[in-house]
Amino acid sequence: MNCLFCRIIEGQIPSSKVYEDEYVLAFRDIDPQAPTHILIIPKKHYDSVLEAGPRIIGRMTEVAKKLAVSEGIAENGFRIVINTGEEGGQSVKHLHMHLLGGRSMQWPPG
Ligand code: DGP
Repeated sequence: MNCLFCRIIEGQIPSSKVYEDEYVLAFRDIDPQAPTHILIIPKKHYDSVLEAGPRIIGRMTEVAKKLAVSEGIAENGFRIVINTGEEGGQSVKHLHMHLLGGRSMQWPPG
C-alpha cells in the first residue's frame, strides 16, 4: 500500500490517535500549525474531496465538531480546512480535513 494515510489507518505507521470509529480516524498532525491541529480522515481511500460523497463528508464534519468541543477550542473558534489539489496545497493524496484552533487565524490564508 503506497498511501501514507492508508498505512496510518492500517497501523503500519504510528500516529497520535484522538478518535476512531468504523468510518473515520482522527490523529494529531505531525507538523502542527496551531496549538490544536488534528487530521480527520475517512478509512476508505478517496484521493480528494472531489471523489467523496456527502455521507462521509458529513461524518468527518461531525467528528471535527465533537473534537473541537473536547479539545476546548469550540468556544473561541476554530477552522476546518480541506486542501484540494496542487494549488489548494494538498500534499497527501488521501482526503483529510484539518481541524485547527487555539490561536487567532488570519484571513485570507496564504
Ligand atoms: P495537506 O498539506 O493538506 O495535504 O496536509 C497533509 C498534512 O499531513 C500536513 O499538515 C502534515 C501531515 N502529515 C504528513 N505526514 C504525516 C505523518 O506521517 N503523520 C502525521 N500525523 N501527519 C502527517
